[in-house]
Amino acid sequence: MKKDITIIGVPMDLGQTRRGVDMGPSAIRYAGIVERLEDINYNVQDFGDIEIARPGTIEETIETNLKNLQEVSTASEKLADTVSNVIQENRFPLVLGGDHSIAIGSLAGIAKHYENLGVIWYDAHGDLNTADTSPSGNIHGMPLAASLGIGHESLTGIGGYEQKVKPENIVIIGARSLDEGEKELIKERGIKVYTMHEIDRIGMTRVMEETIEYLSKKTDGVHLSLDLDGLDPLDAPGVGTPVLGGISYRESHLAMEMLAESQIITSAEFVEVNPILDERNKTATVAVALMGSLFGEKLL
Ligand code: 4U7
Ligand code: MN
Ligand code: MN
Ligand code: MN
Repeated sequence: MKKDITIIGVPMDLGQTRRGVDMGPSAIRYAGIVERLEDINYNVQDFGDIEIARPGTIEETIETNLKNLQEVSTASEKLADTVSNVIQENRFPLVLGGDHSIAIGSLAGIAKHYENLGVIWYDAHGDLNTADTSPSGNIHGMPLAASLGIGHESLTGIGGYEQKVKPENIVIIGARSLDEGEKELIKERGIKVYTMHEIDRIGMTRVMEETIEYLSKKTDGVHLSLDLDGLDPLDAPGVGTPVLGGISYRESHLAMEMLAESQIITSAEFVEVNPILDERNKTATVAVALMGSLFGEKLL
């Protein structure tokens, strides 16, 4: 049951405008991810980092308001290939960001191995924008839309196919900052969302019970895409787009333990760790603790 793990670093910062998130993979390694997983008896291989172009080094030939579109697209293809090879080797891909635009590549590499991939999007945001709805032009606000096949073809076509995930196989957890276009898309496509309101109201235990029940019935694999800004900025201050009133560390810890118990997770990524904005590497440390729980670390 317990798969060997391959860690893939993606020092991507082109999907947004705050410098430092490219150092996320280093910060997470420094916080001891490899040792943490080895301590619970995993075979862990560190692939190292995917090469990311510096902004402006690829000549932009496409007219668009999306920032660094070609650089993000090129990196996404590389990441998709790498992740796909890891799955081919029957290993568990654990992707470390980097900004959330990397999910476009992760999902492109993962989804081709499943008939019906499920996705848990743990985030303050929906990441369901397109060039038309985005208030910022930042691609890290678009990866879930792109993975549904909605948006610019340079993002939706990664891996040579359009739809990586079906709307009914997605669960968003922790949402509290959704743009108008995102709200419309959620309603139109029937995407399941647990906003902070539902988490407050029914509690994380029930949110996760329902999520696991909902996804395990109809999917043959589930990708966890965890944006550290899903957590409250008090617990995870080192993120580029913090939003007040988030999921606590304790609730997140519980969520990861419940996912470990359910054994539904087949790939994962932890994104948006920015050590420059952090307090003594707290956010990377939280990320590593959550990964420990996700992979079955026990207190006793
Ligand atoms: B993240 C935003 F307008 N929605 O599109 C946008 F609020 O990956 C934020 O979840 C996106 O951190 C945040 O720029 C992207 C904004
Ligand atoms: Mn976010
Ligand atoms: Mn995000
Ligand atoms: Mn963010």
